[in-house]
Formats: sequence, C-alpha cells, structure tokens
Amino acid sequence: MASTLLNRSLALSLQHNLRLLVPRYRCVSKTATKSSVEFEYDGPSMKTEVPGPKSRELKKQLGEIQHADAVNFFCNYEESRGNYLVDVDGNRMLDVYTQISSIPIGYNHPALIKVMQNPHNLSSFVNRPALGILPPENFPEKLMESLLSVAPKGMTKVQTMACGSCSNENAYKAIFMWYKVKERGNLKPTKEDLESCMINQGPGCPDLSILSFMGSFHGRTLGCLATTHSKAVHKLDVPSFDWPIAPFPKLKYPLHEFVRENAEEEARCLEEVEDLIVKYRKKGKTVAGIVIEPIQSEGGDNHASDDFFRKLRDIARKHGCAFHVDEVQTGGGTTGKFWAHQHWGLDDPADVVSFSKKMLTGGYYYKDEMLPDMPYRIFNTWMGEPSKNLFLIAVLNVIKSESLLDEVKRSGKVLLDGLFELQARYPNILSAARGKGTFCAIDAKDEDMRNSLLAKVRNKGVVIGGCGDKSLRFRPALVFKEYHAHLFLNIFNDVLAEFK
Ligand code: PSZ
Repeated sequence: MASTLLNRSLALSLQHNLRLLVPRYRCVSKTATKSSVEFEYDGPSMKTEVPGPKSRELKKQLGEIQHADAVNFFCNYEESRGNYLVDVDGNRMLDVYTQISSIPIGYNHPALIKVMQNPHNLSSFVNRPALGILPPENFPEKLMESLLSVAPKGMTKVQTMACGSCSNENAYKAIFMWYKVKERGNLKPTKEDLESCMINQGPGCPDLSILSFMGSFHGRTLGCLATTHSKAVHKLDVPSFDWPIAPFPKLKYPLHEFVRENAEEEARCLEEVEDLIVKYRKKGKTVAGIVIEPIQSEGGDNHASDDFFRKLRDIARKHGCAFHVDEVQTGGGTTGKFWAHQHWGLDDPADVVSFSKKMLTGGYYYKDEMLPDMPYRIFNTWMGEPSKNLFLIAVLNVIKSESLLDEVKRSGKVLLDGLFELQARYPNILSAARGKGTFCAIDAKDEDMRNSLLAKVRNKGVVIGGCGDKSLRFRPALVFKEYHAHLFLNIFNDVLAEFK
C-alpha cells in the first residue's frame, strides 16, 4: 500500500539518525487503515522550507496592502486534499491544525464538492439574503436538517450568525435582554428606559455583567473582548467593561494522577465564582450570565473536570445567571462527542451554546425562555449564510456514514498515547500531555522551545498550532485517522530526537 511505502521511505531517510538517537522506536502502525474515501495524498512531501520563496514574495505583496505579519504561508487550496494542506511552493503538509480548528472533514471533500455542483443549490450560493427579513423558502427545513439535527439537549432554538465573535456578542445581548425582561415582568420599558439607552446611560443601558474566566477566549468584538483574557495583544488599547473575572482551575496533568489536588483547586475557583457574583451584585454590576469554554483553547488547552462544570452550572442556576457554553472551538465532534459539554452529564442543560468553526456557520442555540421579546432585538443584515447550512448537512452525513466520532476516539487515543510516550522519552522538553478525542495538547519547556518545535515540525511536513504560553495544540479534522496520528508522531519523534 502506498501509505506503507511512504512510511518505509520516511523511515529509511531517517534511519541513520534514529539508530543513533532513538533505537528501535517508531510509532508507525502497519495495521491502521486509511480513510474509506481515498481522495487524499499518501503523506507529506516537502520541496522548500516553509514559508518558501513564493510565499515570502506574496507576503511582501500583501504587506503593501494590509498588515500581513501574521501570515504563515500562502496556500494552494485547489491542490489541498483531505488532511493535507498544500502551499504555493508545492509543499504538502499533514494538517493537524486545520485553520485554527475549522475544517470539519478535510480539504475539498467530495461530499462538499457535490453540494457545490448541484444545480439546485446554485441560487443559495449566488444570492446572499438578509436572513432576518427575507429568508429563502427552504430555510426552516435546512435548519432542521443541519443545526437542529445536532442541537444539544434542552436547546430548542437556534440563531445563525457569521462568525464566532458575533455569535458570542449576540448571545451576550440575548442574555442581558432575557435578564431585564424577566426583571420587568409584564411591565413595558419606561420612557426613561427608552430615552436613557439612547445616550448609553442607565436605567436603559443597565450595569449588568457577564462573568468569565482568566485565560478564556470568547472573541475580539468589544463585548466578547471584555470576556477574553488569554493574551494582552488582543486587549491592549481597547476600552472595556469592569466585569468579573474568575480564576480558571490550574490543574495538574495527567488528571487521573492528581484527582485530590485538582478537586481542591476546582473548589477554590468555584468559591471565587460565588464570591464574585455576590461582590458584583453589591457593586451594582449584577452578573446576568456566566460564559465558559469546555476546554480553554487559546488560553493553553486548560481542562477542568466534568464535576467542576456541573457545579458551575448549579451556581449559575442558584444566582439566576444564564449559563453560556462557548463551543466555538470544542464543538463539532473533535472531543469524541459532538459537543464537548455532553461529556459533563448535565441534568439541567446550558441556557446558551455558541458555535462556529467546524459548524461552518456561526450561531448559538438557546432555550425557549431566551427567545427575544420583540422583533429586531437580535438582528443584523446577514445573520449567517444559508449556503453554509447546505454544506453542514453534507458534513453531518459524512460524520454519520463514516462513523467519524468513533474515528476521532480511535485516532485521539493513538495521538494522546503517543504524546504520553514522547513526554516520557523527552522529559526535559515535553510535559503535561492532555486531551479529549483528538483535541490534544502538550507543553514544551518554554515559549522559545515551543516555537522552535512548531517550525521544525512544519519543515518536516506537519502543521500544528500553539496556544497559551508554551503549549503545542492539535486540532485535526474529523477525517484524521490512526494512520495520520502515527505519521505525525513519527515526525514529531524525529524532531525531538534532534533536540537531544
Ligand atoms: O487570534 C484570534 O482571533 C483567534 S485564534 C483562535 C480563535 C480566535 N478562536 C476563535 C474563538 C474561540 O476559539 C472561542 C472558544 N470562542 C470564540 C471565538 C471567536 O471566533 P471567531 O474567530 O470566529 O470570531
């Protein structure tokens, strides 16, 4: 099989190094099968370092037009397939980062191409509607087939939006409106309410708040940014709200070895949450909602126990705050369940669950009682993009027909076991391997080492990401198989061996 050939050639080319540095060790699996849809490449193929000359030239060109320093390299999306991202210099890389976790079933998946080629879908691509006022005939039906078919427990309603930030931004607004409407009971807003809100003053603009956690990332729009606390560069120079920020548990890994210490740390953070809720109510900035990621992603792949989240949900209920779970990065199957918060076993569902990335459209699910009280309360021109629902239907069909959630569990186990093995082998370089499904991460010794590992791994044909101060994060597509995990682990092992 071509894949075995590839592994063999990789192994041969690096045999010398390996013999010297890591005798007998390769993670290559000879048994794992490739995708049932054979539309992708057999492995990475590198022609230049990354970024190569063409990427560097294009970056210069783009730099004349906009700020382009963050650009890693330019891509050839026509040639990219499945788990492989091809760049403009002809380098083919195994993509274990997938555009910051946003490609659900790999590049150019035949099922998605088919959606594009279906003439019945043409008008959906050509005519972008203002969904809040002029939706297409098939909109309710397509929402049922796409987003509502995977709605988390208790979530009866869904609002689509364009991106993760505007999903959270509008979800926060929905929470504030819900809170005030509840408070007003049957009364209408007063004249004073209506007039004061026009000049950004109370009582029309109430001093309510959203409680968030240190290390969290919920987006970069003004409201979201007030709940984002992962990097100063996101926030510097931008006015913000005085909203409560609770400590997120700093757990020790592996979690099963530090159960008692971690439970104490979580109890400390939960106590702080309650103290903040009380303190902010006294301050006149009542907490209307609590927002949290199931795994803090940008902040460094920080985990907490199911019990922590269940207790946090209880606290939200006890204090009358909405409980908003931000599944923008964790949603869509990557943790082995469709929604990461399904791991918690909540008996009282969340009030709001926001999504984007792998769901292809942004938006948020919500409970009946969060339905806005008037039209045009939650509204903008596009409010999403209905053709994305068509792609999402195809994605969900592939997830089901190829049992991709089981695949994620299998490849995630290979990935995490491999990371554990590598951290045991290179304890001076790696620590704290952690993950759920393929949503995995590992810490490097420090930031420089992390950045150097990212660059070296990429030059050997694998794209991975960074998060937090010194973590490497893995965000493959759902079509990432055991075979790909082994391929990555081998390459990572080779890079680590060079560090010794
Ligand atoms: O640097 C950035 O702006 C990044 S890097 C990764 C993200 C943003 N993630 C987006 C994100 C997220 O991970 C969570 C948990 N919530 C909200 C967002 C915001 O989504 P977008 O980027 O679509 O606005």
